[in-house]
Amino acid sequence: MQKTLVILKPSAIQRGIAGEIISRFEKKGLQIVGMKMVELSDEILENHYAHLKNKPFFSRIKNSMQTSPVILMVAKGVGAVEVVRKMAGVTNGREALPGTIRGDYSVSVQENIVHASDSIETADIEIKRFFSEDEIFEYPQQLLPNIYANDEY
Ligand code: IDP
Ligand code: MG
Repeated sequence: MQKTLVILKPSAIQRGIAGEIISRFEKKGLQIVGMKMVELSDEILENHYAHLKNKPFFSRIKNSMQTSPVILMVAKGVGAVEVVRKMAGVTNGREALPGTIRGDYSVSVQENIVHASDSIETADIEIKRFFSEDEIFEYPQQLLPNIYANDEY
């Protein structure tokens, strides 16, 4: 099974919808195997958003991610990386389809509620960036036979 990183950004925390967003992942059938609230440092954001560091809006994104603590979450499931990315929707909340998290809760490119890892390789790097091994839990998902057919996992 895959694991992927979700960040509930300050736009989710400040608007008081973190619980609703977490609930969506739970209801989908993903297993939460890691979760914590942290304040993101300049250094960690410079690594996390390294692909944007030459953009004129980089410092604005960084500041925005530091306006409150964030909730970091690791979700596990079959094909979890793509499943979570699809649930997040495209980056711009105005273009994200209704039914997606960004499509339902955001009208902004920047203030778009969640981060979701964009590939299996990225997910692995991002989980290690934010979580130590003992913060990721292995425990039985009791309803697995009700969530997947037994040849799917
Ligand atoms: P993603 O979050 O959909 O993977 P990325 O291109 O990796 O999108 O950008 C990371 C984050 O940076 C976005 O979620 C958004 O918050 C912010 N961002 C990306 N492009 C812009 C922009 O053009 N203006 C303002 N913020 C942006
Ligand atoms: Mg990205």
